[in-house]
Amino acid sequence: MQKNNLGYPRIGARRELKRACEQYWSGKIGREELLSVAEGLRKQNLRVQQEAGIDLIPCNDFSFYDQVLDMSLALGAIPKRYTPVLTQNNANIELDLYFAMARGYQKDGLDITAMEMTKWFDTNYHYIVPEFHNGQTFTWFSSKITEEFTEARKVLNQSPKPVIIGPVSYLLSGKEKEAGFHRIELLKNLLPVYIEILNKLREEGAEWIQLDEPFLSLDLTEQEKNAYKEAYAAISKACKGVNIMVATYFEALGDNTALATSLPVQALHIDLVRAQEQLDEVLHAAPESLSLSLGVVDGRNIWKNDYEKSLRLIKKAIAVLGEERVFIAPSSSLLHTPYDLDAETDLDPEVRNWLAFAKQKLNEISDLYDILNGHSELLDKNKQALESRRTSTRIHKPGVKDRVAAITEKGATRNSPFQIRQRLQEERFALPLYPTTTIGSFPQTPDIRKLRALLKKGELTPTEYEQKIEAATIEAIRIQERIGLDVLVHGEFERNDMVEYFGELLDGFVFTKNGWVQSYGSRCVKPPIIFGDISRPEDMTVRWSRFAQEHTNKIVKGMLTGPVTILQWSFVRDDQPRKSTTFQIALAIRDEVVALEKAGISMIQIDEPAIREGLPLRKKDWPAYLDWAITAFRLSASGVLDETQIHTHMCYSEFNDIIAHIAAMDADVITIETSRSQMELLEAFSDFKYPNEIGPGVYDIHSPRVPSVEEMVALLEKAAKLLPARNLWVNPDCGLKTRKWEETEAALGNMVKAAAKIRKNANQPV
Ligand code: THG
Ligand code: ZN
Repeated sequence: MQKNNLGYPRIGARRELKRACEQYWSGKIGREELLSVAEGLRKQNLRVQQEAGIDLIPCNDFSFYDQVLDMSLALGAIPKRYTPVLTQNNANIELDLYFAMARGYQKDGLDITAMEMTKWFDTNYHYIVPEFHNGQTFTWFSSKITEEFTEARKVLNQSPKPVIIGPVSYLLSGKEKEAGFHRIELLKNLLPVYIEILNKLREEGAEWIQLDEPFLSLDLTEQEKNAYKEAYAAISKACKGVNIMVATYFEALGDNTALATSLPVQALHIDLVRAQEQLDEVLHAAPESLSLSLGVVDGRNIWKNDYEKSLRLIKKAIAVLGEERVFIAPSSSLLHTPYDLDAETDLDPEVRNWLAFAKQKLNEISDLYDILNGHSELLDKNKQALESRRTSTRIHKPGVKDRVAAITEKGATRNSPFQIRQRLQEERFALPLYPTTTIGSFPQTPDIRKLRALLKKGELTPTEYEQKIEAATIEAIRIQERIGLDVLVHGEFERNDMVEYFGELLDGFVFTKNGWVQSYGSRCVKPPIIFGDISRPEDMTVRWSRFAQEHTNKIVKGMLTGPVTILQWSFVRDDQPRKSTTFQIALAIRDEVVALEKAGISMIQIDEPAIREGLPLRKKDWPAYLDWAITAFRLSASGVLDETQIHTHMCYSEFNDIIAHIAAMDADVITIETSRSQMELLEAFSDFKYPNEIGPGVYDIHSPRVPSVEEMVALLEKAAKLLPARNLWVNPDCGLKTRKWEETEAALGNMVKAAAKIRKNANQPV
């Protein structure tokens, strides 16, 4: 039996890598210093894992930005537009090329766009999407994998286990940049490079190599299944003398069990946290040559492991396979968990006793091993902690549970159908055709962020802090009035993160000081922890919305985060279904919506950017999820009068396959990201004859570029061809918190002009 880890967080316990990268990008530190911070973090991670007694310690799990991008660089999958960066005569060539691919390159008279980014399965982590062309060839370009192997072997004085994205998952994670081929057809060109890398690692002394193949747990086509057979047959034939472990996670192997267990490799890792029920089937299917790595410690959540449950699974596997063929492991890489619970000195001690972060999870793996070798006292201690959680009066609130049990379809439905509401709302608001608005947030300037830091340090009293936020809010209102927007927002200067903020105000949540998890590149989030039944002790946003509304004659839209997004971007309870937790959040948001209405707020936006990413990884599970997710939104939105206008907003909008469900949300207005796809997405709404109002984003907020009036008019004309003018709104793609004021004012100014133009055209007889 061996203790195996799949990957460790790399941003640094104090986000050292984030800071170093950002300083490197802004020219404040040089390459040597960045490399030295990175090396320090890698070495520290290795030592922590070795001290915890892990046998198979991962290397190459470090990344300056993203592990998929690392793979593209290793395989020479570098889009042509970056060639000029390569030919720039500088010493940081590989590093700068790498960051250019991640972030774009605006230097030396060049202006090269970044590669696309998308969500890594159902996590809140984003990866850089590989770009593929018909007939593309590959060559071993970056030697990061072997360098980090050599480095780790020196530090550990034992053979580390390189972690590499497997060839099939690498291809499937990418995107064809031209029509006429499927990326999986590139496998033949790709395999020789993999074989070259694997053999080099073997020569350097690698005993185990982990090839991550998370796509093995997804719905696969016949062609994709065959690719798996072909890839691993070729690897097995060409790479003798090194052990390959294929790692799957985030879902059960399901109908791919026979395929996965028949691959000619030495070990298979399976996720027994997401899908413990798959163990029997996998044990049954596993040939004698195959070892199993059992993912029993949750790599996606922060709860203490249930040792009894894990031991049952491990013992069952040992009974079939024998100790020699069993590995104990986290369910996935620990990348998705925060570093160290020991740093959370302020956390409620009762709740703290229920938790384990990455470092503690390593100890859990080694505890499980030790218990199997006679240390039963470790089991007793674990049982006590779990019992304290099960029976805590802090978790269970009968009132909250009763309310969820009493939810009805009628309670999740607005009083009247949309057609009636629309008429009432048109009378009430008397807005022009093509009304203009924004998504909610305005620039979170360093000054605003500093206010929160000063408040935390006690260098600003709460009253002083509030006064400064009030001033910022009034300023934002004036700017919006000056620009001539029709529907205003208060700007969200009082908020840190759209989920963290609500977590802090709701009961049933705790939050951490250092519980950062990488979201993309140097950007991190600090997910709140949902530990108990959720309720709303008092109003959360009313004060700020009312304040803003009192300072203008225009309408100020209230701004809330929806239940699915709060769930999706938090660490959630594992002691009740996600559905129940979401309904509890939905009821709390519903109460806030009603309170806003009472306070005179007539339009209320409930953001649900995470609805799509919450979709289960297997299609068969979609209907059940969509059913409760959409109901949760409707529940949060339907406590108000017909005259109150409910907005929602979504980013990453790829709705073609779920458009009926989006329509079923029945928001009066939906604002969506469309500008980068040139309104392509609107066709889905048009084909569906989407009945409610819609604000297709007319400019991309991810770039500082100020869009021209003409290009926005062109987009609006396109939209007007697809949807009735009566239903159209004009707004940017997303919130503006990552932008600067200067570009924000200029862009919104042009947007208002564009709306005026299209209104004039619409009023002209044809
Ligand atoms: N909040 C949460 N999750 C998210 C988003 C969010 N997931 C998807 C998407 N938005 C990810 N985008 C971002 C954008 C910016 C930042 C993080 C994720 C960000 N973070 C700050 C940083 O790393 O410097 C830290 C935040 C802070 O200082 O409060 O800027 O919006 N939950
Ligand atoms: Zn958005």
